[in-house]
Amino acid sequence: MSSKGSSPYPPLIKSDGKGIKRPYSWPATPGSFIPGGALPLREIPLFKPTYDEFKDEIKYLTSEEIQKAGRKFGVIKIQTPLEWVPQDDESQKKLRASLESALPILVQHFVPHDKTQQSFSIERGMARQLTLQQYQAETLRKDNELEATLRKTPKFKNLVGVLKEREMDEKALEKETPEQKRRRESKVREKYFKTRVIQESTMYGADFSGSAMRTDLECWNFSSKDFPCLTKDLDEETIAQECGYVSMDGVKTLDGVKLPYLYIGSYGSTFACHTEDGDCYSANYLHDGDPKVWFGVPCYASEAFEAVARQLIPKGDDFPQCPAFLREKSTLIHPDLLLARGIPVFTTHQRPGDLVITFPYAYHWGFNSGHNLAEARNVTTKDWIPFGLAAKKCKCHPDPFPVEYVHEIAKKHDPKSARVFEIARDDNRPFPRPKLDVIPSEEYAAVEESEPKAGKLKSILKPEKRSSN
Ligand SMILES: O=C(O)CCC(=O)C(=O)O
Ligand SMILES: [Fe+2]
Ligand SMILES: [Zn+2]
Repeated sequence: MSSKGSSPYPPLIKSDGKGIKRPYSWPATPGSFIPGGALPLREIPLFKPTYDEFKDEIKYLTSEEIQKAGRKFGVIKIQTPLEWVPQDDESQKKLRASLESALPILVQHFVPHDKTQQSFSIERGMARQLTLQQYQAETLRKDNELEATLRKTPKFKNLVGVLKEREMDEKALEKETPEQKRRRESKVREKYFKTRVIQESTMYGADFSGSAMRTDLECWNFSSKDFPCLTKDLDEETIAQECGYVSMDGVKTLDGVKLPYLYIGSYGSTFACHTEDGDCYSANYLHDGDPKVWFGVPCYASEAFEAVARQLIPKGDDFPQCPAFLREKSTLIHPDLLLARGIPVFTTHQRPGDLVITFPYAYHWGFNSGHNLAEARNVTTKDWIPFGLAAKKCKCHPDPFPVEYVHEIAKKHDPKSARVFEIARDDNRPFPRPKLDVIPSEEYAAVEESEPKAGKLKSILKPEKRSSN
């Protein structure tokens, strides 16, 4: 979004034409934008660990290098080492079998908040029961219709034929210079946001319990009971009973944060702005298909992000009362709106073979640039505990990660935080979230671009090609 025109915000450029120097700390009042603030959209960093560095999940995740990057960027990308092969013929066969019957496909409607069409509410329609083939055929047809509309509309002419990577010549992709890559990816993002009002509904095969990974995969095995997380040995039943979490369908468990989910994307299918349940880490692996495009905000700017998100929502009857309304996963924001208010936003195009990690209390959102298959799970480590204890709760839905569970984990792995939590709780105060370092804007602006990486996995989902005329 341009900073010119009838913006309700103060000018970002001083009258002498020079930018205003930004302060070194983020707004003391959450959501107050920073005078002089327009920031550029930057790439998140890409890590290329050796198999040896990668194989111990927690050691790698908690290494100084990764932690530093996580606090700074909120989201990071890892090019998984070639020795790590998450699939084989058998896992593919199992996956195909599990996707054979009709699947509940999510329907997403995009409702712009105002005429600038830079932020949206995503409303959920009734889920549709479709087989994978029906879902892919229908989304492909819609995609072709969208292209036809773009061709007919003069102001959208420049968005026609923004190629999906899979349709590009592999060689051309490899030969791209960083500048060409940047321009192409920026077009992909532009097309997505500009077409939200034309393609005002999308379908997404999201949140299917399941895994596409080999059962004998030795590390980063998302569905393994031994995935090294602090939630692993919780005596859930006892805690649930002690805290009265017994629902109609039995004892409440933390399945949602302990088991992986599959995501079968189509063009424009979207994940709204959110942090994880209990503000955990998440790990997301793209098995196959077109890139998943991400936006992420480092957690030091999360409160400012929340305040801006609240400002963007129309002040009607539906204005959210809930202090944690973003947990409802129904808000989509153009990164420029945030950047113009001085909130740092990073992006990446995740390709097959890439693992994206989101950090505790780091907002993230994005879309699929075509048909693809991703798998994600939550991760809990010792350094996450204070974030888990501080996580804001949504009052309108059952809590997927009650704080009593986090407290139980803290008693075992971080007694000091557990004690602070108890004192705060007895005093009716929230647990104080850890203080986080802020990156100075100069350093932000100097963040380097990362290199693209070619996908290396065999195709599982093979949608037909989009028509080219
Ligand atoms: O792929 C998706 O739709 C969800 C991505 C996400 O939010 C995550 O992996 O944490
Ligand atoms: Fe997420
Ligand atoms: Zn809520």
